[in-house]
Amino acid sequence: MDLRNTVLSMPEWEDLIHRAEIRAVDEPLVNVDEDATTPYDAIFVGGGAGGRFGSAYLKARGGRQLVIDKWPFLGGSCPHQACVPHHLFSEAAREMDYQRWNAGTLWFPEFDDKRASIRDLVDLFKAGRNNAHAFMNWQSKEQLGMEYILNTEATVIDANTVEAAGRRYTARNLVLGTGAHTYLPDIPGITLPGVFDFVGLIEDLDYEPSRCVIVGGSKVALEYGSFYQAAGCQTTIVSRSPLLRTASLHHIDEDLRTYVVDGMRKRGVDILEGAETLEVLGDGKVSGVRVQLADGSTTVIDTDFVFIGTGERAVSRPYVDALGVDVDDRGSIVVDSRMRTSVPGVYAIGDLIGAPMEMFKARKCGMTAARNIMGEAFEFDFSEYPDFLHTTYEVTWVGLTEAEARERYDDVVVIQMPPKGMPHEQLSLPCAEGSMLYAFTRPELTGFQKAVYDGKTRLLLGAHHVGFGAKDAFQYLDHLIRKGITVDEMGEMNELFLNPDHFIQLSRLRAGAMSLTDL
Ligand code: COM
Repeated sequence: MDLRNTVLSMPEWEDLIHRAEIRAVDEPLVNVDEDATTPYDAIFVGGGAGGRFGSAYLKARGGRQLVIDKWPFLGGSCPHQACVPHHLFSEAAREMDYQRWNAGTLWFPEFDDKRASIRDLVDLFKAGRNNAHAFMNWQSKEQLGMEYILNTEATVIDANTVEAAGRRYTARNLVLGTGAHTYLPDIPGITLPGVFDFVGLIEDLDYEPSRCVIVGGSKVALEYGSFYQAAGCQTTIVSRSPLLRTASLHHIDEDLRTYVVDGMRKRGVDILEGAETLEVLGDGKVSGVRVQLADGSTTVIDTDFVFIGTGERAVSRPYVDALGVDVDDRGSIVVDSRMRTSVPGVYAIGDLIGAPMEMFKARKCGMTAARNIMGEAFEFDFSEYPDFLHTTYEVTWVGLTEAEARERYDDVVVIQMPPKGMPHEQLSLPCAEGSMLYAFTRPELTGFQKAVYDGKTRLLLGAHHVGFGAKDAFQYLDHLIRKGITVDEMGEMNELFLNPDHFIQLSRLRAGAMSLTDL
C-alpha cells in the first residue's frame, strides 16, 4: 500500500493498523519518496524507539533515512507490549496498594481484590494501544518527514543493502535495532500453556490467574510480581540471586534494596532467594512448580500461572550470520561509545547492544548513531545510565551507591531519610504527594531516600529514592552530577515544598558547614 501521497487521520491510522494486526491487510505499508535522487545516509533496521529517534535526528541534520519494521507501526515493543503496559500495571498496583492499606478507613471502602482482574486490565490496554501506534506513524510521516516501510520483514543482505517488500534498498550505513527476546531458562515444562512472559501476558492471556509463581528475579519479576500481588493474586518469586543484585543493577544502594524488598514482603509477596526452579509441572497446562529452596530441600508450589522474569537476550543471530558482527558472551552486539559495530558502516542500538534494555536508552542510542553518521563524533556511555523500576512505589537511582562511594573515596557523607539507625515506624518522613496519608497512618510506608556526597570535594556522587514522583527530578540530577554539583550549590537551589525527594532542603541544612557530616 503506497501511503506516500496520502495523509491519514488518527482514526484512519488506528483502523489500518488494526486491520494489519489481524492480517486483513498483509501488504507492506510504504512511505518512500520515489522521486528523491539523494542516496540514503542510513537504513534503520527496526522502527522501535532507537530507530525512530535516530531517524528523526538524522533527518534533522539534513540526512536521508529509511526505517523498516515488521510491525504495522513505529515505536516498537515499548507501546505495544513492554514499557507502556508495564506503566499501566504499575499505576494500577500503586492504586490498589493504596486502597488496600487504607481500606475501611476515612472514605475508603473495604478492598475487594476479587474485583481486581488482571485480565481486564490487559484487555483494556490491548483495546487502546493502537492509539499510540497511530500517533507515531502520523507524527513520523507528517511532522518529522521520515521515510518508512512497515508491516514487512527486513533482510540484511550486506553492510549497505537491505531487502524489504520485494525490493533491495542501499545506504551508506546500516543501523540495527531489532531488540531482544525474553531469555527462556532451560527448565522442563517451561513451554507449557500457562507460562507467560511480558509479551505472552499481553497477547495470549485468556483466563484469570488465581496464583502466580515468577521464575527469576529480574526487574520485570519485581514489577509484574508487585502488580499481580496487588491485584490479589498471591505471588511467589523464585530467584537464584538476591533480588536487585544482578550485575546491571550495581548502582542500587543496599539500604534502598532492603526497603524495597522488605516492602514487597510486607505486601505479601513470597520471595524465595537462593532458590531454583527445577520444573514446571502440568498435564497440558501449568499446575505447579517444583522448587529447590536455599537450604537444599525441594517443594512444590501449586499455581495456574507462571511468569518468566529471567531477563532478556539480544536477537543478534541474523546479523552475525549476514554481516559477521562481533557479539559478547550473552549475544549482545558489541559497539563502541559511538554505536559502531565491528563492521565498518554498521551501527547497532537499543536492546541489541545489551543492558540496560530500556526504551529510553534506545532513543539516545539512535540519536548517537545518527549524529555519527552525519559526521559528528558524539559519544554515549550507556553503562552509567540513571534508572528506575516500579514495585508499588517508584524506585529511582543515579550515580554511586554508598558502598561504591566508600570504595572510591575516603570521606563519604550520607544525607538520608530516615536518618541511619532511626526506626521508620517512629518517623513519618520522607513524605510528599502520594505518601501524605501514610505519614499519618503508617509512617514506615512513606518511602526512603539517600544522597551520597564526597566530603572532601563536597560533590554529589549519587542519589537514591523510593516514593512517588521523583523520577522526573532524577533526569536533572543525573545532569547535575555529571556536570559536578556540590552540597552548597544544592543548598542554593530553589525548592518547592513538599517536593518528593527532599534533596534540596536536606542539603541546605548541611551547606556551608566547614566539615561535612552525615544527616
Ligand atoms: C516509545 C516509542 S513509547 S518511541 O520512542 O516514541 O518511538
